[in-house]
Amino acid sequence: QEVHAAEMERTFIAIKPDGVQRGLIAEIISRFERKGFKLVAIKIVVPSKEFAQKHYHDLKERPFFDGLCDFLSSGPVIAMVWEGEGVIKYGRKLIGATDPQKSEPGTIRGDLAVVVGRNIIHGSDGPETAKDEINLWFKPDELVSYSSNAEKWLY
Ligand code: RTP
Repeated sequence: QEVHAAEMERTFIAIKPDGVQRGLIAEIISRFERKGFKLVAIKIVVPSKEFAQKHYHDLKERPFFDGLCDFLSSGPVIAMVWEGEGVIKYGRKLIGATDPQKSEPGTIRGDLAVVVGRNIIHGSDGPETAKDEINLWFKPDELVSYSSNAEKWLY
């Protein structure tokens, strides 16, 4: 079955500073890659606090907002766009519940993190936020469309 890249769903995934510092970049990328999702954008960046506040603008009334933004801007983040059928929802499944104490074993947070303030990864929670977050973190020409050989066996 022929699938055109332009029709494919995309989500924004970020490895937060704790995940980078703990040496979990390859581990996390590999879980998305082995599932069959396709990496279409990636960069390493230290976000400014203002940028972190933009990213988390939905949470600005929450008591942990300031600490969260300080944390996100405290070191390198791996910003990525992943593509594939159902990648927004299933990406959240791979990531696991927000609080690692509640995430199932087998999920990224369940296997690799302990507390909610250091939960190593972010993933867009719906189609609208995915679009907004991709636009916030990436310029259009930083996203690469390509067909991979694996696709004809995945779809
Ligand atoms: P994310 O956006 O990072 O994927 O996380 P999420 O949707 O699973 O959770 P959300 O409620 O949007 O919260 C965003 C991030 O804020 C931090 N947080 N800290 N009680 C706390 O201290 C607290 N609650 C949330 C977490 O880093 C969470 O991922």
